[in-house]
This record gives sequence, C-alpha cells and structure tokens, in this order.
Amino acid sequence: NDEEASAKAAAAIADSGAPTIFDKIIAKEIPSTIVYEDEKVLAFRDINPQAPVHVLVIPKLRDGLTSLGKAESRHGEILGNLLYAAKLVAEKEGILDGFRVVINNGPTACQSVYHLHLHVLGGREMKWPPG
Ligand code: D5M
Repeated sequence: NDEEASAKAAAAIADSGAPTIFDKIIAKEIPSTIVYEDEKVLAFRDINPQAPVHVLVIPKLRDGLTSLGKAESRHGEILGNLLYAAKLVAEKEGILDGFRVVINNGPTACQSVYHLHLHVLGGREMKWPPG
C-alpha cells in the first residue's frame, strides 16, 4: 500500500548513510539521559519508552552500520562491545533477571533511525512472541 511504499522510500534515503539524530546525541548537541558510556559505546534512555526500562545502546562510530543488515566481518568487535554494553546496562538498571535486547532492521521491522542501535527493555513481564 501507499504507506508501506513511502516508509520504504524514506528508509532507502535514511539508509544512504546520512547523519542521524544519534550523531547529535553522541556529540551532546541535543540532550539525552545517558545510562552508560565508554570510548566506543553510548547508552541512553529511549525518548518513547516501551517498558519501564528502555535504553538504546549505540556505537559512537557508525562505520557503515546504518543497520545490522550492513554488518561485515570487520564489525565483529563493535558488535560484541554493543552486546556486552547491553548486559552492563541491564545490570546497572537492576533487570538482569529478565530483559530483552532488540534490533529492528529495516522498514518492515519498523527501524526509524539509521544508526545501528540495540534496544534494552525490561522492568516488566516481557511477552513472547513480540509484535
Ligand atoms: O528505534 C529508534 C528509537 O530511537 C525509537 O524507539 C525512538 C528513539 N529516539 C529517537 N529520537 C530520540 C532521541 N532524541 N532521544 C532518545 N531516543 C530517541 P528504531 O528501532 O529505529 O525504531
């Protein structure tokens, strides 16, 4: 339908590698609530939380990773760092007993920001399957 077609067209433009709002968050040009930060990774609260804990974990250097679908072998280290940071966030937030890590990839999966990010969700019962 028209809505899907325009979402896909918008995604094609977004996925071209243009800067995203996350660059401004990394540069601290726009505010965010930072939960964890190190040299390579930044984690901050999602502006539109879907659970009591909803934190985004992103690489500071996008390096072509507009989405997980763009990952190459050379990205292995940063992908591992992101996943480990997700665990540190869960630990800090006190949800190690039950949390979910989600990556939305592409328009069909509702990806809206084309800078790879992990969603760390918890603080409530998580249903399966997700929508
Ligand atoms: O998730 C992109 C997520 O990014 C979505 O859950 C909203 C969040 N978002 C967008 N702008 C901001 C700012 N400025 N601060 C915090 N969180 C933000 P996706 O998987 O691409 O749908």
